[in-house]
Amino acid sequence: MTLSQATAVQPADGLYFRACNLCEAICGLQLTVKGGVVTDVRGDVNDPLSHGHICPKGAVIADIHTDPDRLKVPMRRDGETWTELGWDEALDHVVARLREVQAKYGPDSVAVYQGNPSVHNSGTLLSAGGFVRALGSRSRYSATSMDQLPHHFAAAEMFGHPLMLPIPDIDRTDYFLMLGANPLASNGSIMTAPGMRGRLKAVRERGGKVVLIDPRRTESAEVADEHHFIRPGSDALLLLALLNVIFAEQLDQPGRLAELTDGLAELRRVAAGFTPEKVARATGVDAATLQRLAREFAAAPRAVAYGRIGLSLQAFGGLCQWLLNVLNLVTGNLDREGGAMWPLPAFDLLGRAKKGQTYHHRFFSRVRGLPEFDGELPVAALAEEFLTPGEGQLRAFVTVAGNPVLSTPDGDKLDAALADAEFMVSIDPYLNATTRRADVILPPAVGLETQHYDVVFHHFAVRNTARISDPIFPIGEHQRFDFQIFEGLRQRLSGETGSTPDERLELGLQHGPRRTSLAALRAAPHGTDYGPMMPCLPERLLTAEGRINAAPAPMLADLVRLEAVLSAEVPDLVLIGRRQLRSNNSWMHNVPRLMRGPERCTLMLNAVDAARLNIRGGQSVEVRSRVGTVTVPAEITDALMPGVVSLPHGFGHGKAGVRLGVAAAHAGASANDLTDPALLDELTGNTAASGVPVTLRGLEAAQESAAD
Ligand SMILES: Nc1nc2c(c(=O)[nH]1)N[C@H]1C(S)=C(S)[C@@H](COP(=O)(O)OP(=O)(O)OC[C@H]3O[C@@H](n4cnc5c(=O)[nH]c(N)nc54)[C@H](O)[C@@H]3O)O[C@H]1N2
Ligand SMILES: Nc1nc2c(c(=O)[nH]1)N[C@H]1C(S)=C(S)[C@@H](COP(=O)(O)OP(=O)(O)OC[C@H]3O[C@@H](n4cnc5c(=O)[nH]c(N)nc54)[C@H](O)[C@@H]3O)O[C@H]1N2
Ligand code: SF4
Ligand SMILES: [Mo]
Repeated sequence: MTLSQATAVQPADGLYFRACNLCEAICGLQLTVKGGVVTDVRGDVNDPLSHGHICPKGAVIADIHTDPDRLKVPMRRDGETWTELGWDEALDHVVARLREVQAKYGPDSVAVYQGNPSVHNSGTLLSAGGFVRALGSRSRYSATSMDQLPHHFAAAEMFGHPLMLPIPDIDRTDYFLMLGANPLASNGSIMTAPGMRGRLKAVRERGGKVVLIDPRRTESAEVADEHHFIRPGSDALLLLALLNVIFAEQLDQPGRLAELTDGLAELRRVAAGFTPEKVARATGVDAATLQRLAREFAAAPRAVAYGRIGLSLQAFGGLCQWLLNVLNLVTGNLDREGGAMWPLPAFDLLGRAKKGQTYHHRFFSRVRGLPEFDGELPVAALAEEFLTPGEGQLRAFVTVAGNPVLSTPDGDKLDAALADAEFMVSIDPYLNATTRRADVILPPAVGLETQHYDVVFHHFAVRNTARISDPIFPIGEHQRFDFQIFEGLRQRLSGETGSTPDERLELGLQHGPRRTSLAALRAAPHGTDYGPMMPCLPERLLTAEGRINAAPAPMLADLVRLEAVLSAEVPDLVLIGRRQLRSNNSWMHNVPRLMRGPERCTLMLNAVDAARLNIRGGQSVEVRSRVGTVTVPAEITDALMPGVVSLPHGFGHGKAGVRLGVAAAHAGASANDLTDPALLDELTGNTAASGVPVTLRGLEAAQESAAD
């Protein structure tokens, strides 16, 4: 459909079906449209993956569509004022400025940052790459190094490709050991499994067990059989202790994978050094519990260990993700039903992947020498690369679907750096804490206006399904899709045109393992079911030798850093993060229906710490780290481990120039004004946003005690 035709039609009254693209659960939605507006949203009971599940965010997805703060036409900033531009004029100007900076300072002087929703919009995902290649800068950053980078690192080392991520077969397991994940709030991550409350309950109903390890007794603990507190950042020690017991008691039984795997003897040798007794103090989990968990896990008919952002956004993320894979492997639970398996999506990103590639440490950041992974540098290096003068200094910035001022470490410093950048352009529908710094903003059509297929999340899904979502609302003549913006930029940069997302999808689907097509997927509006995950090794391994590497050299070398934790002093108080069901990172605080109720940007702390520091519930507290200070209300709870405090990320909407009316009224403070770019998982370059040492000081104490 052409753009001008698109403006002519409003959606007819009736039911519309599409996948929710707000989080990784990719729930099927049923939307009712009446008189051109969405009057009802519910879960699509016929979706073969989500079976009618929906969360409060999906239910208000249309509020993003109607948000008066959402931008629809390009704008150019002159001081504090923004003026609208035509698309051609805007794209011409952006490309001229980017090339000007590159001509003056070199191709790498322009940095690109891609944020999380790039992966939730197939138009963006399939077209941003062409633009980045045409730009020709090596200064690429994304939310990955503030997120799942350790998963990719471990997968690349062990199985030969960053996307060879083993996914828990939650629907068929008998023992689910979950660390540092809270699917009841997050709806699951690197485990696309809508309706996790029901799926976890089902494990228990079939006689299985759910064990949760987390410094906070989270919402997910409610549906677990057991919850254990753990000292933030010590999970690698816990996992090694489990392996220690399994090897020492000869409970290891890798089964058919034994002859496909290298490094098992090495693993046994390494684990011998980490007895439960030795790690108990550093982890805060007693030796008897560790022993019991190891025995139970090994004895369960089908078991799977899974760890998400609590295990990757910490100082030993790479080791954690490796050890999780190893635990599944040595107990015979890798690539088998009820264990950790690989989905086979209709659009298979691994289908044409080359064997034996190297994905890391091929180049390093200029200032601190931080390692590249898969063509990207760690976001922890971003601000210093702008602020440190010299050859190779960053001068211009492109953001795509991101808000790094609120989502990356020491965001305030990045904010200051961006104020001095020579040029900045943001491809984003909102003026947020980051994009307010842009000189030009190019706002794409989003959500219900877009066509979408989950290119990435079917790779993470606990069941093989496929679903294409067509737009419900036509876009206006003055609007553009992400892929049109990227294509416009790319053509101007390189003179070349690329294939459209549709053409790429069609090709991938037709040549993919399901030999399907866009038309075939369209004919099944609730989605197509291809059944449960199936064993696929050794065929799908992408290592040079076609074997599993259970003891990769970079992991073994990193154990030295871990050993130091055993004798290190435990900081008085450390900061961890948390997610909330009605938030989505930094960008959905502008939906009024999601913001009702008490203030959510609170510092949770245990009553023991509160008493020691003389802090009362509701009192304003100043939280200080090496890099910054924020002030937030205290929330006292026994759900937090003593010595640990928790603050959600994604708040901090109070900066001048942010155009998010609702969010600004619930501004809160940014957790990433406390997180520290110096705290890293040095192996992978991921930020260690969890486990940041902080100190607290109660404010307003004088007035409050006077009122007693
Ligand atoms: N302290 C701490 N920090 C964290 C985390 C944490 O747990 N603790 N989590 C980290 C994680 S896991 C992530 S993924 C990051 C997220 O951090 P980012 O990816 O940097 O930011 P988001 O908050 O997801 O912002 C998304 C932006 O995309 C825009 N957007 C939405 N849809 C579209 C679209 O279709 N096209 C385009 N072009 N733009 C769109 C929104 O307007 C918004 O501005 O935060 C990380 N930061
Ligand atoms: N509602 C909602 N859903 C979301 C998002 C959102 O912002 N809101 N964001 C989406 C994104 S981008 C992502 S990446 C996923 C993340 O999905 P999850 O990983 O499930 O997200 P969290 O709820 O942050 O859970 C992380 C848990 O790790 C714990 N933790 C912190 N440090 C440690 C540690 O050192 N060890 C252990 N064992 N645990 C620790 C925290 O207490 C927390 O409970 O969620 C996605 N879904
Ligand atoms: S769980 Fe995620 S995908 Fe499902 S409705 Fe909520 S936001 Fe959308
Ligand atoms: Mo994420």
